[in-house]
Amino acid sequence: MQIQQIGTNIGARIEGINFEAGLDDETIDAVADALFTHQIVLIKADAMTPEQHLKLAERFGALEENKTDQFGEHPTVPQITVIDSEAGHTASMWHADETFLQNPPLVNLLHGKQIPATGGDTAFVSAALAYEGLSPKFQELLDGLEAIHDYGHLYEQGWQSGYDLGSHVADALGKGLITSHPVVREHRETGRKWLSVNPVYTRFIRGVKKLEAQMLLDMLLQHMQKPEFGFRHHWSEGDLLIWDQQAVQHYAVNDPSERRVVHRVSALATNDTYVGVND
Ligand SMILES: O=C(O)CCC(=O)C(=O)O
Ligand SMILES: [Fe+2]
Repeated sequence: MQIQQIGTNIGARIEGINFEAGLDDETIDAVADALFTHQIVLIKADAMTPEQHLKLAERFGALEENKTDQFGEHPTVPQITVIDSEAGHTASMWHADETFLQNPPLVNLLHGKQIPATGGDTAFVSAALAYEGLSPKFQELLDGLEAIHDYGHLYEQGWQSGYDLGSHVADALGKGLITSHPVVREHRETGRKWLSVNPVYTRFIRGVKKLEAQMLLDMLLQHMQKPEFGFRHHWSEGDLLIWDQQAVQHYAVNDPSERRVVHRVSALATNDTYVGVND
C-alpha cells in the first residue's frame, strides 16, 4: 500500500488496495491512520462491494441509516445514501454534516458510481488550518464560546433564497433538532483544534449579542474559505473519497455536465443521536 500526498496541506491518495482479495483489519487501520494524518483520502475502488464499503466505515463508528429527505435511499442497503443529480440532490453549500446532532457523523465515505465528464467536484476546506490561521488574540476570544446548531436553519435559509419551503421550515423547526457545540473543538484522535461553526446549521453564539455574534460568524465563515485551506476533488468512476468531518468542511459543486451518482456511508460517534438543546 502506498500513500502519496496530493494536496499541499490536506489530501492523500492511497494505492495498492486489492478489493477483490478482501479487506483485512491491517489495511483498514492503515487507511484510518492516513485519514487522520491527511484529513481526506482518495482510493481507487472500482471493485469495492457495498459490504466492503460498510466494513471500512465501521472502523470509524456506528453506521448511520439514511433518514434524510434531501438525498435518496439505496434499494437494498439502508446504510447507503444515494446522491443522484437527476433526482435534484445537491449539497452546494459549505457545511459539515448534521451538526444539529450532539454526535454528528465523524467520517464520510463517498463512492463514485456515475460521474460526469466535467463538473460535480467536491470541494473541502480544513477547519483545523482555519483555526491555526487566526491570530492568537482571536483564538483566545473564541476558546470557551458555544454555538447553537439547528436543522431548521438550513430550511430557513432555503426559504429566504426563494425556495417554496414554507411547510418544510415549520416541520424542520418543529423537529427540535438543535444542539450546542464549542466553537473551537479538539479532534478526538489527533488533539488538533478546529473550528466547528458552519454556515448551514450554525445559528448564533450563546451569550454573545446578536450583532456581535453575526459579525463573528460572518468573519469566521469568510476566513475559512481561503483557498490555501482548501482541496478540490474531480471525480472518476470508482473513486472512494473518505473525509474526516472533524477536520474539514465540504461543498458539492453543483455544475455536473451529466448525471452524477455517488453512494455515501457515514460513521457516527455513536448511534445514539440527540434531540434537544444540551446546556
Ligand atoms: O455530493 C457530494 O460530493 C457531497 C455531498 C454531501 O454533502 C455529503 O455526502 O455529505
Ligand atoms: Fe454533506
